[in-house]
Amino acid sequence: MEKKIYEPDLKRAKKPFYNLMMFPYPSAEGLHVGNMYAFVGSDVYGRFKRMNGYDVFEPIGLDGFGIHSENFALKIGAHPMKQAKVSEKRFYKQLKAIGNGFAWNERLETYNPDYYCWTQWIFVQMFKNGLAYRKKSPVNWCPSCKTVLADEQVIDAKCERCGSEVMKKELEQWFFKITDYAERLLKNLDKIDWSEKVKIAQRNWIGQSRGAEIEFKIKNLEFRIKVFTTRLDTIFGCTYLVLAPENKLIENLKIKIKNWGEVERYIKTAAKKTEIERTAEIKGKTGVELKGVKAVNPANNEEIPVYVADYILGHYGTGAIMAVPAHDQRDRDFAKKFKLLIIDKPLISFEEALKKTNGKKKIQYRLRDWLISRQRYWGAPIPMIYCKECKNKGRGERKDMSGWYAVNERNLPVKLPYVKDFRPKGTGQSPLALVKSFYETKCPECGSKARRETDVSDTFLDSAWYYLRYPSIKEIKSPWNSAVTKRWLPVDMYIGGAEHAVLHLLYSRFTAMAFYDWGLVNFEEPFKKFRAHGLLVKEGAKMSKSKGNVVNPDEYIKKFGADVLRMYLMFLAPFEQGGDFRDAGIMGIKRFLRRVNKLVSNSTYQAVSSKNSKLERLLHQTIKKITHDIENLHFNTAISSLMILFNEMEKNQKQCDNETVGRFLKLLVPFAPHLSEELWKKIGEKGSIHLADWPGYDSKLIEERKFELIIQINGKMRDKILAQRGISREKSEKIVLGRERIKNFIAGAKIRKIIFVPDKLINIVL
Ligand code: ANZ
Ligand code: ZN
Repeated sequence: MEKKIYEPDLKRAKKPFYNLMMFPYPSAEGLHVGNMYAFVGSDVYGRFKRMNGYDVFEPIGLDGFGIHSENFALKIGAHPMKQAKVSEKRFYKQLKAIGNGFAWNERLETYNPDYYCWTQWIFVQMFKNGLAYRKKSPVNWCPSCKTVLADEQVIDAKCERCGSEVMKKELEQWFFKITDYAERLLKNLDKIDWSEKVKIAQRNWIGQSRGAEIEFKIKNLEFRIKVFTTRLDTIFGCTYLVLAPENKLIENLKIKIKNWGEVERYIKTAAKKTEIERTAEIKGKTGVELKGVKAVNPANNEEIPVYVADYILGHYGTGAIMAVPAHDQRDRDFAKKFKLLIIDKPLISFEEALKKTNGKKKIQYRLRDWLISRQRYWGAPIPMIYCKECKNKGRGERKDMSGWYAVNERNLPVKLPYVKDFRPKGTGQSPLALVKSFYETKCPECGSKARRETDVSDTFLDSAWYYLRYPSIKEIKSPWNSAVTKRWLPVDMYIGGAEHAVLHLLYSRFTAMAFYDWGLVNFEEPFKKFRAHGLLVKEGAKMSKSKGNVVNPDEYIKKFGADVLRMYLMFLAPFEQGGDFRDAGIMGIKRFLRRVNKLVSNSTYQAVSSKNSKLERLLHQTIKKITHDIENLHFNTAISSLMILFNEMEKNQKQCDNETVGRFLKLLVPFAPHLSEELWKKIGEKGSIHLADWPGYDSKLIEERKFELIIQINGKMRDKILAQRGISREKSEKIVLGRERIKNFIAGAKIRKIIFVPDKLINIVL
């Protein structure tokens, strides 16, 4: 039975609905109540859709590879490979206990070789399609996790996982060219139905700026410096140029630079500073003039000095700017300190300036390429091989990457070996770099001794495509089955945390677009609809282990049952806002469900018939309201309407026939699936309530029994009143003629006749 309800026919389902929730990563002993809050909300929606006739697919799994789980294993002194099995048991047990309608047959774990085989396959496709590349650059380094981090994993200059201050390190690493997709990632946001705050976060992260790229000639040199500016109109006020310390052009200017020693020292100091230190306003700007170098302002042909200063960043724009101290605060601070010219020349139009400078228009993005390498153990090994022989001969699978070959797809997965000492080394290399049996291999091209890449891939690559694997979990020849994928994807509803706005949610969109371009899927956007859930606090305070106020869902389920916990979680606050978990509140839900149980199982209701009663109308109104509320994830108001309805049922037990009770139970299903099923049987229904249809409502019945009675005098509308439907001629005449306003209109005149149209109007003819 269970199987039929929650396991849709993936090959043939007629009305597929893919209801996805972000899968958990085991970074603690177990799931906390905040996770449950998200999972239950998603399940309420899934159950609602199922009863509305959809074949709902609601899978679950574990994002168990990667730094989150490895850090946890390190903390408790376990080996991640063994700990994975422990977590798996524990997490799945909890997920079963909460009563969600999961498709358990399709669960997946990202550390399973059957899964990461395809994560590696995706890496290989990225490489073959020119979207994976290696480069040496200053990258974010977490000294505590002893690994590099992607920009998206650095939050306020701190590591997303452990909160340590992030440093800069010059390393050669693998990147994915997400920047190639910047424009599409931005544009498509207008087409998808996502929580607005997540869209805003993505827009800001992608950071589009429209401006121009223009060139400045260097005096006495066949050499130009390119700058990116959003304010070409201020070109007449440009009194100097600034290069970022990372800008390679400085090297090229060396022969002209008279104070090279000073410049070189400055560049070295800047390399040690973090971005925050460099751009902080308080510390004051630093910099060194490139003595002997002069640039020419193309607008007025005036000679201007050139500086190197670290308030200009190497990776943005061209790594060089035209400074306009009259219009830009940062430039003004710098100009004041270095006693540079500040001239406020009148602005010219952008187009005019464009003509004067031969510049061209340019759209610039803040987004940077996704750093994929991690110097850790617990992840999917990057499936690449490096051959020195080939490198020396300038050979390689790709022209721009000599020495490098992707592992042959037939030889995937590259299995992660069991390594006893898996701890991160901090040397800039993964622990796998010490495992000869792992890294020693043969070059797939020339057969000579070659070396495997020993870094593993970022865990966000594991989760970037898991939604594609769920419906195709049994595929062994490809990552996903194309017919099944066509039927089920893109995901209809996705629920998860807003904190993943520029991590998981951006990476998933990028990879899906790449798959689309390679003809592997027929959609560009993987999640049609995304809603971010809110967060829970406990009695007004943030839940934390140190405060000892973390709510363990297991205890509550044991004490109250899953239904009570579910319903309370959904009742305590608007789902997308989050709220406060209070023990007093959960008691209220417990009492409520006990009353429901009592009313239905004791058959204290003696059905007369609810037809045409106040109760029937309320029932229909409630169905309408709850249908609307659940569709919009307003679970808390849905539950309060359900409570109001139940109060009336208790008061009018004689009118509660089986039909009324049955409909009430159906409305209760998403929140309390166990109790509603049990009571469904008690009222004599056959089959599962989970396969029953969501109740409909009669709009006519819902209408209030009042209407607006129009009052006319000599055919002109003069007044109106709210009256009971079916009101008699006599009664309306009495009310109308008694009104002050009408008396004033009549003002003693003789009434010739009164026309009465039932439920519409009354016309007094004078
Ligand atoms: C002249 C100017 C005059 C500028 C003015 C601004 C105001 P957004 O909007 O963030 O794209 N810039 C360009 N590259 C830079 C880099 N690598 N590091 C630091 N600053 C850089 O900002 C674009 C503006 O930021 C550019 O326009 C440039 O300064 C500066 F009244 O050019 B502007
Ligand atoms: Zn070779």
